[in-house]
Amino acid sequence: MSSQPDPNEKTLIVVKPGAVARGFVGEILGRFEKRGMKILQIKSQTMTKAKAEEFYSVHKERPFFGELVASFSGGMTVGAIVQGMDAVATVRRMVGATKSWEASPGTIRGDLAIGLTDNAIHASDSKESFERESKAYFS
Ligand code: 3AN
Repeated sequence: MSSQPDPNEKTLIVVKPGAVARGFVGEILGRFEKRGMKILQIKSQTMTKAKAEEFYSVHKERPFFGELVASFSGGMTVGAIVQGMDAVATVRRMVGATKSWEASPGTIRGDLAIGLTDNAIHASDSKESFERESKAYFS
């Protein structure tokens, strides 16, 4: 990679309903703060099914879409815009593998989750996803 990392890059994280219900909001947000990242905006909401469908629209053709939307709209979520060095990639490394049981210890999913659909946290996978998802979440 030739480009310099952006110290002020932003990304979106959403603590999923299962992790909110288990009381992990402070633990998860604290990990980003301890890493020197800033929480710029925060919102909690229980999403409607329609809003969850819009948020996860890139997955609408996938066989697990219905299950994903039902899970994401099934309880309170907490979303935050996190800013810091190379935030999209840094946060994805901190989140860990999609299949929580494969996520390395020390990652959020590796320490706090065991599932696949309800795998504790969502994090944007690119700057473009951040733009689209943060508009959808904070609208
Ligand atoms: P990630 O959240 O790690 O970026 P994606 O973008 O591939 O993973 O998938 C989005 C979400 O869809 C995942 N967080 C997970 O909740 C769910 N998901 C992904 N793959 C599956 C699957 N095979 N079966 C059920 N749910 C899945």
